[in-house]
Amino acid sequence: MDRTESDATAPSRRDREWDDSPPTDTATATFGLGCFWGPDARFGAMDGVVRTRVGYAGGMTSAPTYHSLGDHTEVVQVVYDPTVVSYDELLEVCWAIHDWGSPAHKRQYRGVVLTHTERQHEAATRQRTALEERAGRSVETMIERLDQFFLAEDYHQKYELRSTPVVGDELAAQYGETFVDSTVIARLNGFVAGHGTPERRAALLETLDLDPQVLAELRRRFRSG
Ligand code: MHO
Repeated sequence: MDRTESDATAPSRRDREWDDSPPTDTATATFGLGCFWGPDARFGAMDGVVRTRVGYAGGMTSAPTYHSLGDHTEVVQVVYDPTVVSYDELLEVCWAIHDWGSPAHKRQYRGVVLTHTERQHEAATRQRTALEERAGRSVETMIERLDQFFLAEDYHQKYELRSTPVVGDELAAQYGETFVDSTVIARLNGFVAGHGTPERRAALLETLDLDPQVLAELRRRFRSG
């Protein structure tokens, strides 16, 4: 296909990815996959994911908090650009990173796909059935329609990054209110947890204007990760 003039001047997807202004046509997905710290990092490292947030959902009780969850479950909510990553691809990651074969002993950690649209519901149901057929055993993970999502406390957001010495405090201070919704922060959270490739990590660091101490610590982690 020939590149038109407007294609040539439009910012490439790669430039756009790090600029922290998400594409306009995004979609949202919500998953309960056990403790939400890990999935926050796993999805945050993925191309096409523009935002991650952790929270509580899947129950009926009001105003859940970490220490008063009611009947809710820990979930990660992912905003993504469907032209880069599909809902089906996000679902594939779900099956790979949680124990779908055994019922959770606590509702807090149950496996659940909380769908936002009928198309998501159908896709999740289709994959669940296919997985059962392939595995020859039942999938305990539930598929339900999302009702309400409650944002978790700050200290749970981007937990891997926040608990990284030097880096966590410095970036939380630098980004302030925008920390939780930032694409850059989502990527860094995934990268410090060991996700992503050396090339992707290096490419991100190059675009950032970071305090030298923070940069040095991130480089050190990315080398050892
Ligand atoms: N620290 C807990 C999980 C925390 S998660 C936010 C554990 O590893 O058991 O529920």
